[in-house]
Amino acid sequence: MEKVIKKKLVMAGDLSVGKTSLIRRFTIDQFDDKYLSTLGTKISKKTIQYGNINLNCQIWDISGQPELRNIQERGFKGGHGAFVVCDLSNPDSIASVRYWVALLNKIVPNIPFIIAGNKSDLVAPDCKEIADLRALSWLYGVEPLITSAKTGCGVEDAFTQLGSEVLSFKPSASTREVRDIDLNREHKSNPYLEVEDKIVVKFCEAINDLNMGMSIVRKQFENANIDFRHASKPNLVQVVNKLVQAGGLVMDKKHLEEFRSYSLNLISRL
Ligand code: G3D
Ligand code: MG
Repeated sequence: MEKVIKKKLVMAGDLSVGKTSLIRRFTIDQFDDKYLSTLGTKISKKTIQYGNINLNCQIWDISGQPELRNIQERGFKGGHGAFVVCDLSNPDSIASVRYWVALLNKIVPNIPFIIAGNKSDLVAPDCKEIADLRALSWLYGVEPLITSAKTGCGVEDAFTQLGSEVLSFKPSASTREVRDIDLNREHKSNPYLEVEDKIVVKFCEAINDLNMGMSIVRKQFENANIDFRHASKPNLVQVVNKLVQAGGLVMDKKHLEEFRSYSLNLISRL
């Protein structure tokens, strides 16, 4: 008899390493050179079959900007397995793998994860970057998987392997050496993104539904034609007003007013 199991898989990794592209390649077998940066969290679904088990994967795409830490922490919560993705043509993103593993470990300790070295089409198979990633991955007792969302190489295998690890996972058997110190990474901060991070999370909490909140937020940024990576003060006020309008349908006046004054106060201090 067929058995259906649902699991949440989360994508971690720096901005632009190819998280969204990997999901698109796996779920709809497409690659798009002009894909927009992801705001917040976004869910895609795909079923993987293992014998008589149908694994319903809910794959959470999560923004990689360092300023969006609150969004990332909310997104990782409840994850059963994770992809830690880096870009093989970008050594900084390989170094960041330590950060992402540490953050996952803080929010969802001990879940199985895969380290994916993406954009393999841009590097040689014997390049230094792959050797470096391999050495780093061994610290966690895992072998990195090499993928290209562009050519599709290794993508299906990577998701299938993570799904299989999630299915066979026994919490007590896990031994992972993770250093909290890896959570401290230096970055030049963009205060606008930091404010957006807080506003988005506050809105989702006020609605009490992360997923619905995120899709409303994304829609309002789209409706206002605002790129969240380059927002201005008036842009943000406009988005907050739109969110208050949209939120009126799903949350009570008190929460709505609280959200509005909290957000406008943050924006005024920018
Ligand atoms: P993110 O979701 O991690 O932020 P995206 O990353 O999936 O948005 O990808 C960022 C950029 O890298 C996109 O290009 C995308 O087309 C490109 N990309 C993703 N995966 C691969 C890959 O495997 N090989 C190559 N060559 N490029 C890839 P743009 O131009 O839109 O920034
Ligand atoms: Mg993305």
